[in-house]
Amino acid sequence: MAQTKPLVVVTRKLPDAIETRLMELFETRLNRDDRPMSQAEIIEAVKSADVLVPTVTDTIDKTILTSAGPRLKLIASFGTGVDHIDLATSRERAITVTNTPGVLTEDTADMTMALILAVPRRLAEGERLMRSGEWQGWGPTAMLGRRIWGKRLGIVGMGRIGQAVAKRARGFGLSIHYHNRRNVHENIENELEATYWESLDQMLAHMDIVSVNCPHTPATFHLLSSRRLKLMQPSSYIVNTSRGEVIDETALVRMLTSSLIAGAGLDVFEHEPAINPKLLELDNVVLLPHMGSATVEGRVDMGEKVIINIKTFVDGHAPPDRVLETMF
Ligand code: 8YV
Repeated sequence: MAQTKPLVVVTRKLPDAIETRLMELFETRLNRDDRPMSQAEIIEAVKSADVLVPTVTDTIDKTILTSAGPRLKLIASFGTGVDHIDLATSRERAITVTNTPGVLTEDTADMTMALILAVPRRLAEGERLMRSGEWQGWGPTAMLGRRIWGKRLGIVGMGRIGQAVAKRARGFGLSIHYHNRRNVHENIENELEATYWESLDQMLAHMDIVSVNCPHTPATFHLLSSRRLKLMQPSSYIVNTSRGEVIDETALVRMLTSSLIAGAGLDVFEHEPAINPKLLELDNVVLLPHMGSATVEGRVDMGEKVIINIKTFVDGHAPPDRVLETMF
């Protein structure tokens, strides 16, 4: 008797090649028009699904997990961050969770570097000026930004992406400083000529540019709190390509508005897709729509990881990218 294929529910539109392969391998329910599913729709879907493939835009909370039918055994998330999934309840319900680490490291590091350059050099402001039709031509004191070369970069979270940012930053003459739960292997420290700061407070007070590259977990929520942001120098910049929740966004806006921080480059926001309207009024910020890993290649690689995780799991093996609560 032919075995029935597992039912895989995908919450958002994925690259065509990935959707085609998913359909070949599994009984797959796609979201062709890419309208984010409501909580009620996800609850309905997990009643019969074997596998759920959510993204960062789906909050897979206790309500959803406790409504799941007995067949739901795997959440194969499309993305690296897992802060949208209630890992404790998943564990209690014996639902395995996987993610897609590694394949978006270089793209996210590129975008981080782009922001590190864009904010002090006023890239977006310059672009806006050109489009406004008001450019009067070159001037010796026009559009002056701040030099990158020779400055100190403080990386908060020295995992894969943090290290990839550090490698790029060295090419731009930045000295590398970092704060992490523990220091990275000394070979990596030596290669990057990186200085470890056990005290985040101390590091923030001494940096010219701060880059947030740690995951959002209960321990890193508002890690850059109002108190800590106040430790930064008024001439310093901050960029975030990780998760908005790591920075107290209201406090950041206050600091930017009062010129207590020189500028910010933000690809992520605390209440996505909502944006604090005050951010939109500030010239010293560069705002991007959570596009750090948004490359064609990256999205296909992420999809392939999702497929490998599902396939190995349904074949009875441990999936390669299993997420454990203890990792965070
Ligand atoms: C992804 C991300 O695009 O993978 C992550 O954690 O933040 C993004 O770059 C998104 O999460 C896809 O679900």
